[in-house]
Amino acid sequence: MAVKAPAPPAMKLTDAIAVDAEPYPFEFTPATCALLIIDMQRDFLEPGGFGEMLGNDVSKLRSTIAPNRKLLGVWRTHGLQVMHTREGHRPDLGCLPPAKKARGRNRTSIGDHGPMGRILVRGEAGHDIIPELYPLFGETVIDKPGKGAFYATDLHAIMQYRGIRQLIVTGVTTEVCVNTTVREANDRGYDCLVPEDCVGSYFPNLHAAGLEMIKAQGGIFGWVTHSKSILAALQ
Ligand code: TIU
Repeated sequence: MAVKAPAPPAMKLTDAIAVDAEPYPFEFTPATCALLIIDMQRDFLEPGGFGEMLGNDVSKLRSTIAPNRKLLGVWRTHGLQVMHTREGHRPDLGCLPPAKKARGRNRTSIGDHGPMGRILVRGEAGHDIIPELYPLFGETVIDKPGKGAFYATDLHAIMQYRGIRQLIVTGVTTEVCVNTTVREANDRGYDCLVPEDCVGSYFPNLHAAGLEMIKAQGGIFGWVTHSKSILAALQ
């Protein structure tokens, strides 16, 4: 009779592990590292929302869904901390800078009615996170009015209370909200690792440049990897 090999010891979440990354391996302690998923909202990934209003082909972002789902699933299995963000504004548009409303000179703009409700407004269908990555009860959801997740939000306070020191940042778009958030996190003393397949842009050249900017100069803002390397490290 075949004897089953004993299960390997469970990963100790308080031990540091290393992920193959650029410009050099990213060392992190799972218990104090959160997965921060940026703006995986219908407004950016589905037709009829903010992304399309800006003139973009929203199908370009959909390749990020499967790798995010996989990483999120494994992260949840280990009981690690998950946070989601949503870009959007109060229904009275009180937190919408007039300059942001006017930018682009589009016929429809933030707050106007579209097929998924009012564009980029909290509580509307388009503002919600896509069903594939929907937050579970207990996962933090940060509503942010800007591109960066720290500006005018309680993200920094929540990270301090929970002892979060490092972030794995995924979501959309690479050169806008992901990049801005990584820069903000860096200035607040946090390490950020960005899995390149879990972030996406409407523009391949800006996606590449956005990743390059993070990892250049010895990791001036953070580290870049592939989600497979994170999953391998979490085995
Ligand atoms: N337009 C664009 O590329 N992005 C945004 O407006 N917001 C985020 O990146 N979430």
